[in-house]
Amino acid sequence: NTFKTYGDRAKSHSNACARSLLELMERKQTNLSVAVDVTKKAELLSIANAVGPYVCVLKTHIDIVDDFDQDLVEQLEQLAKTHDFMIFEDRKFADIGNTVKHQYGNGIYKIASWSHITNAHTVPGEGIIQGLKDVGLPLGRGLLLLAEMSSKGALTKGDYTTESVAMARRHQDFVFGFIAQQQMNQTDDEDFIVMTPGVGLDVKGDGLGQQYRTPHQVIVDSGCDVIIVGRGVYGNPDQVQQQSARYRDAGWAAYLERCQQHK
Ligand code: UP6
Repeated sequence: NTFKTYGDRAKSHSNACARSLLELMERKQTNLSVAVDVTKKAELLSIANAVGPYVCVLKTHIDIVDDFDQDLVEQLEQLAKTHDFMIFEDRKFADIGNTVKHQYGNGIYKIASWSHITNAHTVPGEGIIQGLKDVGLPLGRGLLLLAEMSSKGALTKGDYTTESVAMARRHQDFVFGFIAQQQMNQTDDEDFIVMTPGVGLDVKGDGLGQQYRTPHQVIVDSGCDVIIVGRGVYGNPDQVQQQSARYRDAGWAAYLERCQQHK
């Protein structure tokens, strides 16, 4: 594969959501996404504000917040504007097309109305993409497919992964990449964005099946594009800003090393 910088890719990408993300990464010089998996609104907002300057994407699990309300969403959207990041609700949709349409657009969370990016498992088949696309595409949203998971014993491998990539290829107006552990492009003109969870510098796992690799392993060795870091950043409440700067620096240094290798 010929190598292109985030900025080069932004210029030629056919998917609008991917273009926005790649432009943002280049402009802000960060390939870090922080996963803010906390259960209180105030804590979520405070972490989002602290990591804001360092991230390209803020990843949420909105359904774990005890005191969710519409104001939380409004404040998150405001922080996204202030700090220049995109919001990714990690909903991992997994039902038939008709059901996910409602789960995406309706209910308490109305995810499609505020989340720039969301994701889906491919286990139900292609109808899940079409259902989400009906709701998200008119709003300019983008979808990632879960092609590979980071956890031990995950069934997302072999033909499952291959078929997931094939599904993405047929929906490139809406699907712009994957949650995966390695680069997924097969030809030079293919340009899927790979966002990779299971990233940590200090520990190898969490005792519940999570497996961590370093930013270097993920970006340089595996050719992924965005590192997703959760507990490594917010785990120690006194070090959130410090750790987000550390992971931003590690992710960007790894990217520059990859650029250098391809010169
Ligand atoms: N996540 C994974 N692995 C996957 C897909 N998603 O860990 O294959 C998500 C988790 C969590 C974050 O739901 O929000 O990425 C990882 O958090 P951590 O860094 O604290 O382990």
